[in-house]
Amino acid sequence: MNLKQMVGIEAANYVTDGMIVGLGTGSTAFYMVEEIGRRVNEEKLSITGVTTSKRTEEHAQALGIPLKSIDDVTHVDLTIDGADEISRDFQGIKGGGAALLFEKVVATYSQKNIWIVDESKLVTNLGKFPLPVEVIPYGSRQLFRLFEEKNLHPAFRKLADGSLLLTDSSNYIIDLHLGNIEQPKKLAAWLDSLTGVVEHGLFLDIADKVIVGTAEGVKTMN
Ligand code: ABF
Repeated sequence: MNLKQMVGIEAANYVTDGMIVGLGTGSTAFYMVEEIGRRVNEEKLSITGVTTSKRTEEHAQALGIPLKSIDDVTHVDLTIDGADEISRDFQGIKGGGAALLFEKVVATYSQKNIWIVDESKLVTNLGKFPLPVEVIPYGSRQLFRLFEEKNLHPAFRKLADGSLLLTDSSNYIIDLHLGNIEQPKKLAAWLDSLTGVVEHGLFLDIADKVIVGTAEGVKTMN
């Protein structure tokens, strides 16, 4: 069993009957969804899933996990998701999988958020991982130029064929190669103020628990 599978299964243990569960996106969350699907089918676990991307929706549907839209539930009890970087005070960068918008919507309406990562994601300061910023296409090159002027080292997220990636909401992603983010909350507030920016990958004061896969086994940090 690999580290991602270990933490995915460990996180699924926090899911109990009757829960409305936010199902995250990414290669680690994949194993959490697999385990929940196994329990739904083998143990008759009775939950309602709320997904954070089209690909997680397809995966959960294929497993027979009952799903509802975030707009058809009153709340989410627990969301389990991956992350790209997590600092010591549980601030995170997400969006490497281009699902940050729906991930942040679901996380925002969740009473509890658990992140599942391998230990390579634990950092002292955020920023080595490029910060994803989701932008609407109209005006995106103006935003790109602004990021360049501010020396934020922007790059449009592209597919293998060189075309611009489109998110589930048909937006673009501009990744900011910052190296180190000294003041995440200040940067988040600035990004939130920009016209055309839909969302960014700074997930601040959201995670309640982090489950980490290490060579010595699974560690849970509260
Ligand atoms: C998702 O998990 C994304 O925000 C993030 O990019 C991704 C990282 O997942 P993994 O490394 O597990 O594929 O939530």
